[in-house]
Amino acid sequence: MGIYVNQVGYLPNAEKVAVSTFPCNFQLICADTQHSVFDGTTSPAKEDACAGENVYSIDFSCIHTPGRYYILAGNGEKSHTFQIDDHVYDELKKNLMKAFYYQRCGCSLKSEHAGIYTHDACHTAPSIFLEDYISKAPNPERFDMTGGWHDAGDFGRYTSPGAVALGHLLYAYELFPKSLQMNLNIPESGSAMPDFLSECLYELKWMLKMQAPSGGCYHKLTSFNHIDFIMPEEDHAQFMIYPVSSMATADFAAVMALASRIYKDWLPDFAADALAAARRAWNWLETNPYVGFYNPEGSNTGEYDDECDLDERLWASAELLRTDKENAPDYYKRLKEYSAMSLGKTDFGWTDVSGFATLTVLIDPSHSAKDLEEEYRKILFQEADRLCQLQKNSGYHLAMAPEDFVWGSNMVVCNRSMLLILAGLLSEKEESEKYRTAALNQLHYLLGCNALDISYVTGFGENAFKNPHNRVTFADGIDLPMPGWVSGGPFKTPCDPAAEAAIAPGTAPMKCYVDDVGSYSTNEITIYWNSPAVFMTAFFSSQKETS
Ligand code: G3I
Ligand code: 9MR
Ligand code: ZN
Repeated sequence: MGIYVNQVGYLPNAEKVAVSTFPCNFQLICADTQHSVFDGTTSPAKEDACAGENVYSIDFSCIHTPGRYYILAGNGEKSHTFQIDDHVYDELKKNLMKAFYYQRCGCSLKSEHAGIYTHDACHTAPSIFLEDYISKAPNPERFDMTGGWHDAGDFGRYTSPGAVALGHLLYAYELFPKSLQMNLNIPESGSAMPDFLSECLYELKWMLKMQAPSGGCYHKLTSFNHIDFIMPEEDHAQFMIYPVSSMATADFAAVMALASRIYKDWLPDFAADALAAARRAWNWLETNPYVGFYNPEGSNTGEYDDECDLDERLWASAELLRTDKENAPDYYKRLKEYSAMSLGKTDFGWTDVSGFATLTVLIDPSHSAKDLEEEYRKILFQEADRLCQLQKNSGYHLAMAPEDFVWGSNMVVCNRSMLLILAGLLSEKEESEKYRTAALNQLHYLLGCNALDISYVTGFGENAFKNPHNRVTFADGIDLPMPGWVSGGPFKTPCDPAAEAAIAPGTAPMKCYVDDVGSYSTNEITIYWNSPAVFMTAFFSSQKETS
């Protein structure tokens, strides 16, 4: 039995809804004065298919006064305390972004930037090709592949997931630059360029190393197997450059084109290099068919296998069309071809990046793909309306169906919020408000308005999760994890020993989660689960600059 709220809080002028598992009369209590400022009654029961239970809505949208509050039911049951404030997501946004700094590989994290979460430089040894490792070549060629962000709770660095994270982040910057002028307290702080862009540059510079002389891009840089739970600087396993894949190459082309546009005024030389790299990747794509990737026998680091590279090629063509005016007709031809294929065009995840094509076509101020815009708009709004309908059917006001609780379901939650934000930006008045409200409901779920009463961001909310599947968190000897990490979240068919031991078969999808460091299938962290949350919070605080 409980009353579940967004534990961080609500914007004064937005809709404010909490959920309880029982019908009641309730009061909204100001936590500082202990006075009731509003009382009401829950809405009629609604069955929630994802949570497998009946729930009741608590609406206190009429309260706009900033402050700290909690909800008190007639039977004495209380919610967590939360804030109502215009700046309620500012610290969250900053910490979600600072999390990327903590993933930096190849440099030491010093106390002046990392606080108590320091560690020495990691993974600085040269890498070799996988073939040489497998054949035990006596004198393998060695390469400096240092840099980039650790992907997740493991120390691997993978091209496509990195590109997807940068996609979320750089589009957020393109759309909400004011909101992302933050002091992140990173080594580059104080330079002319915004810290946000400096942090992204750390990954981009590494990613440039992932391009082969052919123009194709290596799928990943990892050890042969996942290592034990040790600090990154203690990991001396050989890192290997795995073969080129067409998926990695197309994601790389897209994100380098995007980066060359974003950094043009700040770092013209880097922007030129990024564009040249994107063109080389594009030329490789034009002369090579699908090249997949599977782990070699015995290797278990992240596979990120993808049977279809057309959505990645679609994104690359849409991005290059916007950025590289010189070769526009070539990109346009391909964009039209890929657009005519039955690709989803609404997803922003590593298996399906086609939503990024929709996003970039529709936000392009120069309308480079004008005659495709109508079709893309139609697809976008169809999906946005489907998501709104899902929320209407959901007791938790969440645009998720039971089958959507995949590994990393919180990314699905956040990506759907991104799509709704985009729909809101591209529509007017009441329509825009409707999509914005729906987008915000996704954030409320992430921050505690869910069947487990848990905030899926470390350090944010009275009941924030604390035990991410993250080697650093486990090995650093510090009790609490760094703040600002998004958990993968509930997975309807959890597949790790910790989750299997804790979650009974038949548990409702929204409850298939365990806050256990061992649970990689429900409680890991990754760069591309944080990045869409940065996008969301950048939007919901986009009118203000923060320091
Ligand atoms: O492709 C099928 C699809 O056809 C089907 O409809 C769907 C239904 O569940 O499943 C799809 O495959 C899933 C795939 O992700 C794509 O979404 C798999 O079941 C699922 O197990 C797989 O999970 C991935 C997991 O690695 C295991 O491969 C996660 O998305 C991915 O985020 C995760 O990535 C790991 C890296 O390998 C290593 N680093 C950490 C990172 C996060 O846990
Ligand atoms: O820690 C690894 C995590 O990053 C991956 O997402 C996950 C799936 O690839 O694998 C984790 O590593 C486990 C390995 O697969 C099996 N042995 C135990 C490892 C740590 O729990
Ligand atoms: Zn490292």
